[in-house]
Amino acid sequence: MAEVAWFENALGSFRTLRAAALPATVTDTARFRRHRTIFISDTHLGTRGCKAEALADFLAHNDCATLFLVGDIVDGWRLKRRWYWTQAQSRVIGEILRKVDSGTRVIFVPGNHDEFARDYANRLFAGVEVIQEAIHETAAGKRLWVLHGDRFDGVISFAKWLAHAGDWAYGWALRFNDILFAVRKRLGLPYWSLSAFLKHKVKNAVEYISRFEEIVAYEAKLRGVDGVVCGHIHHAEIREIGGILYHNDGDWVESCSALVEDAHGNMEILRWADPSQRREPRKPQTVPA
Ligand SMILES: [Mn+2]
Repeated sequence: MAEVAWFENALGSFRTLRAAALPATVTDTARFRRHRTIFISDTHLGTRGCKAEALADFLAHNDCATLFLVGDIVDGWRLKRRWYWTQAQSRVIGEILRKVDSGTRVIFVPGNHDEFARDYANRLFAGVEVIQEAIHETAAGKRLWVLHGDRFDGVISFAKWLAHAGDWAYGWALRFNDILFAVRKRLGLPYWSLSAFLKHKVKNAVEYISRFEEIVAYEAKLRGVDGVVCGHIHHAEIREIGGILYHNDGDWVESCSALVEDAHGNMEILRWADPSQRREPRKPQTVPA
């Protein structure tokens, strides 16, 4: 139970949400594009869920000066139990290393599924910089805090009463969250998320997502940055929350989405079609009631 990723717990509630929320358009994958920055996360390499073929295809067709890997890139929990690796997943690694070789700065900000990498923060692996959290300055001069986002998991379920209790209680809850994870790690227990546990019961994914977004934006505001880029909840989004630019780059398990910045600092979410689906004529998508 505890080793099951939270998004698997929540799949039921997320699928209907996605179908209703996403437009049925897919970015034209035939065109090669150059971006200033690409952000991807939650690729979950090492699992069957990873859409590695689409991801390798995306990386091959999109170039950038800086590539941010915003956590849950390799699924260390899954690989510990069962080795699952395909040629397409090797192609993903190959495409990332090809970017390193061609001068792209590749920065890896670990998540909870690849938290083993957090022990190697501020080191260089095969040309990839490992950083606990980063600040990215856009071409428009906006300072964005880049982090995976899992550290807010335990706080989200308290969000409602925290709104009344104020900053002191919020800080306390966050600290308790970190201590809880540290203790579990020490005991050799896998990452456990209270919010995932509650969400599994409540099945109110829409409310969960908006709470996550609000908490991350709130925390960004405390840090004095202009915005934030995160992943973790597998829900791509760009929106302004209380004066903070909230960005989530989505995932490569379901939505195959990436966040990109152009030369002027404009941010956009790209959704990438699986190469195997591209030759078929596009059917009109129906939104389930
Ligand atoms: Mn995560």
